[in-house]
Amino acid sequence: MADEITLLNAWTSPFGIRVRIALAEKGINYELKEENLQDKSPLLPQMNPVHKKIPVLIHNGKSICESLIIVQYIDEVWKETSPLLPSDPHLRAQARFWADFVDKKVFDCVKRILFTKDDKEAGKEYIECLKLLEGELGEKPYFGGENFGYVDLSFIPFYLQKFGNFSLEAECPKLITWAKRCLQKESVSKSFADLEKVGDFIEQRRKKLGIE
Ligand code: GS8
Repeated sequence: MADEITLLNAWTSPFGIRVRIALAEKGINYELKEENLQDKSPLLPQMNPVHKKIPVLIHNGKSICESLIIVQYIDEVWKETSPLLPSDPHLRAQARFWADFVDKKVFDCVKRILFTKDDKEAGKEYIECLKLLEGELGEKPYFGGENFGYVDLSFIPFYLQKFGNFSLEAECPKLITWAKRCLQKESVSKSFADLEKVGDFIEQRRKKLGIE
């Protein structure tokens, strides 16, 4: 019997993008169910009773929650095509470390840059995070080496091209090249929502919060 795969998602979510990229990299067909986060369907709390958040992957009726855990699951189940995590245990641990760094540090800065008045300080901290990531990238085309993988897809949805007065060109030139390389991949570009639409969504949310 063919696998039944559904992704509960919201088009504005960077976490959902990670899962969409992983599914695209593996060439997996799935049903995309868009959730309205202001008025969630009964399926969302049923499938993610603890956090009630998207993304949720439903594979043959069983749910998997939390974007990084979902991506690892996808990589384990569909291991034959486009491996996302390295096979060496130490390199795997390193990859998980950097994805966790994105969740703990980079995401916090992005939230503050976009949705608080503390954007200057957050911008400085964001650049510091990017510099650390650039150090990890080094001269490699992707974080894992020659091939696009787990750290790339975990980080690319949280890469801000432009914000405040910061010049990424001057601060992190290698990361700019890396981001362009990632965005040229179809699995990545087709997993992102229309950037203009996302920009409008961010603007509206900023207005609601009384920023600008
Ligand atoms: C974060 C998911 C999340 O914040 C992950 O999957 O990696 N750590 C989790 N999802 C948000 C939408 S993205 O901004 C969400 O579902 N929010 C709904 C809510 O909080 O009620």
